[in-house]
Amino acid sequence: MLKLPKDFLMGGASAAYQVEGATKEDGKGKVLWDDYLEKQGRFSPDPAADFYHRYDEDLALSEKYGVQAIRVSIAWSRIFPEGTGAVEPRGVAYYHKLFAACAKHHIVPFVTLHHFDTPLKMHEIGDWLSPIMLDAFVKYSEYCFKEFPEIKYWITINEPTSMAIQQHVSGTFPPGEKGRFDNAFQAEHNQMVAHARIVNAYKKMNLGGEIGIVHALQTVYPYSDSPADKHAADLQDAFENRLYLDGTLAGEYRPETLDLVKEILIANNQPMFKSTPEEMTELSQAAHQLDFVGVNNYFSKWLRAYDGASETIHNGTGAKGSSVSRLHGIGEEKRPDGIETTDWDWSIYPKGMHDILMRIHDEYPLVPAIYITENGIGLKESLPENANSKTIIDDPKRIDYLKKYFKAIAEAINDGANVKGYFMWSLQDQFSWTNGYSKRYGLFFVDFPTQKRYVKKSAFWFKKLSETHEIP
Ligand code: BGP
Repeated sequence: MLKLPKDFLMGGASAAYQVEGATKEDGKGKVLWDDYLEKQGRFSPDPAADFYHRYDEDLALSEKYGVQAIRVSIAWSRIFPEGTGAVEPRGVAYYHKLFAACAKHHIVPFVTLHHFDTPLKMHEIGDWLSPIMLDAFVKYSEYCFKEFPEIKYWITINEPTSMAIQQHVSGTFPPGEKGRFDNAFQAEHNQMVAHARIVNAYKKMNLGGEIGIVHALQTVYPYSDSPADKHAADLQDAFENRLYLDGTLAGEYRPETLDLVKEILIANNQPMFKSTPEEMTELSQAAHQLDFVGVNNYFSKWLRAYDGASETIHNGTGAKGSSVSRLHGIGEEKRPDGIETTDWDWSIYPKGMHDILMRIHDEYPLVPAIYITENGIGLKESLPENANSKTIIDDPKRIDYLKKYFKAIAEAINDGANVKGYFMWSLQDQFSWTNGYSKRYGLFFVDFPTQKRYVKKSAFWFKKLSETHEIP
């Protein structure tokens, strides 16, 4: 039987905007999503899981079911409602209370400083494309380091790549631009610069904690052995993974990586992103001081060569088979037959997890440790009509998914990858940016209208794994 190491940390993950609700409470400033979602009219970020008021209940459940650590994020706009300027003391007080509750329940918080929720005022001046926003983000981060010495694990930015691609290429995040690869690459480089400046500042402060970054890493494979499909996979990998792994874990962009990026931009008649030697020095210093990298891996992709115009259709409803991704200058996503998928077209492919962990181990030796900071499966789940407080939600598909992925993780550890912990996405059911409330990931079921919590069978499975470290 496969086992996880004795000190392997078992956690659950969340993000402020996806769980807190209370978007208009206690002086919180607006973020890029508020007006955008209201205008879209599909779903509201309130009440989400009402974590702003119910954190103690969720932490108590976590403690009971073997969750030893949680990923939470600080909403920048609760601390600085406009991104800069005056501090909102009620926001600061909330996070102190939350962290004290974590301590009370013996749960280690891993705290993300930016999880897709740029304050509106900063978004309006260009978001990650704005140097003013970069400075403001560094200042806010330094403020948090001083204000919350109780935090020992910090994460600078969640998934810089997904944010930039969804804002500027697929158009699924505000401002909803499509096909602007140049803006996406610039926004990603800028996020890496901000990340690096923050890591370097944190290390100078000598606070004794650890700091890392979280990447979305979808493993990319060629659809066939043809050289054209292999090249498409290389381009997609450079676009989604390689540039960021290079920038944050090696502290430099390798020439082969930059060649692939240039190829994408030339094919789209767009200019290369700009960087300065000073920025590259920051990147290098940060990579040499980084304590860990967080890996978010849910699915893998297969690419084949494609010559036409860019076309992307996002499956945001769970209509299986409805998503399309063909990017000009990169390639087309096309799964080989026989690969299982979820209703949202995410492949279930644990080998992809193993391969990405080994790639970090083999190609980025500067990184001391890896945490799986997100992994899990979104399912359509509902509450039985006769539910009562003892009702347990049956989620065999999630248990099956977890078993397969944990095996892949344990095998990577046996093969040498230094994976220190795992955070399941998600701790409780939450609000999803582009899918609303129907895509449930939680260990704990949230009945959104009443906000009552129900335990899922997977929580019992998780607890056993957390106690025994044996993967059944
Ligand atoms: C990651 C994000 C999370 C979360 C998760 C699931 O990219 O960091 O915030 O949303 O994906 O994605 P989705 O909600 O689209 O299913």
